[in-house]
Amino acid sequence: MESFKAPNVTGVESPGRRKVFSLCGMCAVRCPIEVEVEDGRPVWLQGNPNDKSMGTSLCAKGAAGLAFEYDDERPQYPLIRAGERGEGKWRRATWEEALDYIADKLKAVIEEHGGRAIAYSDRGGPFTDLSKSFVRAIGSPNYFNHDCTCGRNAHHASMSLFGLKRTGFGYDFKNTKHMVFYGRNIIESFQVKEAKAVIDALSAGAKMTYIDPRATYTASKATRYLQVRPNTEYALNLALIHQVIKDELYDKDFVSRWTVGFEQLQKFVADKTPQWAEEITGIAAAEMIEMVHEIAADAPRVTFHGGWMTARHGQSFYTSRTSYILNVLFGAIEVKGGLIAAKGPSDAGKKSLNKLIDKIPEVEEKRVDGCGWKYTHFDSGPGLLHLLFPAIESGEPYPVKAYIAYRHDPISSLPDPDAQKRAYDKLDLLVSIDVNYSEFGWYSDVILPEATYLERANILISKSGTKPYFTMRDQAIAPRFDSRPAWWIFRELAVRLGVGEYFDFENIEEFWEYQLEGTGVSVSDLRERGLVQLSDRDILWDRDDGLKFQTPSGKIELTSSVLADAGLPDLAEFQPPPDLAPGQFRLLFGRSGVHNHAHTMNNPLLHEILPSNSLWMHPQAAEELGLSDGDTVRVSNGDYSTEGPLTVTPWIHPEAVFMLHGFGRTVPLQTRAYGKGMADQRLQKGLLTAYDQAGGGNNLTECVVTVTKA
Ligand SMILES: Nc1nc2c(c(=O)[nH]1)N[C@H]1C(S)=C(S)[C@@H](COP(=O)(O)OP(=O)(O)OC[C@H]3O[C@@H](n4cnc5c(=O)[nH]c(N)nc54)[C@H](O)[C@@H]3O)O[C@H]1N2
Ligand SMILES: Nc1nc2c(c(=O)[nH]1)N[C@H]1C(S)=C(S)[C@@H](COP(=O)(O)OP(=O)(O)OC[C@H]3O[C@@H](n4cnc5c(=O)[nH]c(N)nc54)[C@H](O)[C@@H]3O)O[C@H]1N2
Ligand code: SF4
Ligand SMILES: [Mo]
Repeated sequence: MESFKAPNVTGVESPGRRKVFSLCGMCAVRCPIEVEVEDGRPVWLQGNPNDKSMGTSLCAKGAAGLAFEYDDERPQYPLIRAGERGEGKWRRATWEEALDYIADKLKAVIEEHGGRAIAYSDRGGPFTDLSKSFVRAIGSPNYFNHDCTCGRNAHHASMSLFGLKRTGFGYDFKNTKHMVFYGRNIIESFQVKEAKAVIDALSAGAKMTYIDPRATYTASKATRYLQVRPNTEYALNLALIHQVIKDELYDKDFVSRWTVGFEQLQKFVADKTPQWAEEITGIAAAEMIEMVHEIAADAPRVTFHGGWMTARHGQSFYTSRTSYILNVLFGAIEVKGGLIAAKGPSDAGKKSLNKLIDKIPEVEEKRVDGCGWKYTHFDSGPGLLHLLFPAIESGEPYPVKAYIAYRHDPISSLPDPDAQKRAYDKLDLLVSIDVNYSEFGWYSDVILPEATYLERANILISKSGTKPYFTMRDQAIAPRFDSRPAWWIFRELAVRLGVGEYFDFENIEEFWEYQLEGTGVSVSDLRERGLVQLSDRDILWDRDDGLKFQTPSGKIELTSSVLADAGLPDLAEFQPPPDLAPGQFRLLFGRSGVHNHAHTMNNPLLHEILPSNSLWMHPQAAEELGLSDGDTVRVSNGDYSTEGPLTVTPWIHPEAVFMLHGFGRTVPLQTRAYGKGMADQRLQKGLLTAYDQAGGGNNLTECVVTVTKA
């Protein structure tokens, strides 16, 4: 076997005890951590105390990082498919063999169809310079990320109003007096720092309104919980805006200085009264009126969450847009306790990290999903992955023949795996680069095992916020198995495809040096504390004349020319969700605090804490169907059904049922998680191509299921 020695960047093989600052990799939040290593083995993980908002805290998943590291039930060497796709027959390959195999297939695709015929997706986030560079270098415009199933609707809503990304704003929970969450289960589906800030605010007396058809842990901390009818909170928002304007509770100075289109907004909501919304949402009109007056008393130190995942239906974009508009009306923009624009190095008067992608010529080809040319209102950066599938099936606007997924499991995270497989079957090559056996990996042609987050270093990252900083994931230990870091994998593939000149670094430190050139920060500065702050004080723009919105008008666009150009209204008329037949329910889903999506179910510790899921149903609905708590029920949609235990609880709206996402794994090599629980994405039949036309996100909560006794 070809020899690869893990670079001895942190004295990996040196005996004794030492500490390494790095970033957690148990979920995509990537919290700063400190790893304690003894004789080359990791023995303790905790938060990086140099980051004050983190401290030494870790969540359960982060703490289970050691159990993940020492688990053998993960790919240990490259695998090439030996049987039919999905059959589970593999042969062990050397890296040389596996990379040559992939490169040969890709070369054939490129020769016949061009680089554009290769599609690539990953989890997005801060490490993507390298992978985007790889995609660009091989001549493909088709870089995708996961976000069509995550924050895309909120992202596009934020873009339409402010010209800023969803992540272009931070919520200053520490100083807020009232926070409003729409299904943003911030204490359970969390980021450690943010959840701590929310808890601190509550302890200091802040109020919280939580809106969700299901009561979550976050609801249990709320001062007001509204059990909204599923997929109707857009009507609620329109009524809240109506009342804020009618009772003149809005910040007139801010609105007249910083917005365009207020009159049109006022006109649009004129008939959207709380009484109108009461019938639609099931929330009392009096409650809505009391709520806006209570919030107005605390303005501008208030936050309406713009949404992350939350409800996912055909009007999610407008739901999110109106949540952001409520912040604008209360003047809660760029102010303590409100929404504060995230600042980068240049806002702190510093130089940004150098990017590899800037050295590579842009690809002229259009994206296969139409983003940026056919759909001008969709951000062309990561496109919309669900639109890849119809393109593969039809060969329009051009053929796609190969698909690589890195740190992404579309069979777990996009709806309707059967529909996906029909498209995958048309491809010449499927590659999964993962640290686990993902559902997609199991269906692919080659699995390349990446070294785990403790076993590898990544490229440096720059974190925006009120105080921007640079940080690093450093290598703490040598890989336990025959796995490799992503930078090495992409470089090796690039070399084999004849574009190695862009990846002319021998090790990660050389890459870091390039990133840091001219910034005045050194690798040893970063190693010393795990992060380097670029500003010692919070950076806030001047609200009189310093706000930097990236919209065509430079203001907050309550009326948007970008939407108008795409033929979309600034606000759409509310569309009521379709009626349900008896025995039918809307299937809602969400996360638990101890798992991350679908990839920790087999973790020895986390599996022990939460091995499976159940179906939540309201007592009234259960009684009508003759079902009781603990019964085994069959949940079906179309030709797919699954079974699991029933949890009868008033904490779910009678029209909906709920299950935790991520269970129902089908990879037999994950012996603990195999076959345990129900998989919501498999029930989302027919929804692969159903999406919000204005926001681009998949309509995941439009899934209707029937429930019967098993
Ligand atoms: N522990 C843990 N934390 C995580 C993650 C994880 O996997 N595990 N994942 C991270 C990621 S990538 C994300 S995107 C975030 C997601 O964080 P959240 O956006 O908080 O997402 P979910 O946990 O999916 O919760 C979605 C909630 O929306 C509710 N909902 C459904 N329909 C409606 C509706 O019509 N109106 C309203 N108001 N609510 C509705 C559901 O009942 C559910 O409680 O969490 C992040 N944090
Ligand atoms: N039905 C349904 N669909 C959903 C959701 C839902 O709740 N219900 N949630 C949606 C949301 S919010 C999101 S963000 C997406 C998430 O969807 P994905 O991004 O696909 O989910 P993850 O499970 O975070 O990670 C994907 C893969 O990355 C692998 N991985 C983890 N760490 C590493 C690493 O260090 N290196 C490599 N190479 N691989 C790694 C995991 O093993 C896993 O196979 O799913 C979305 N889709
Ligand atoms: S939220 Fe938990 S799992 Fe995610 S990065 Fe932070 S500590 Fe790790
Ligand atoms: Mo997400």
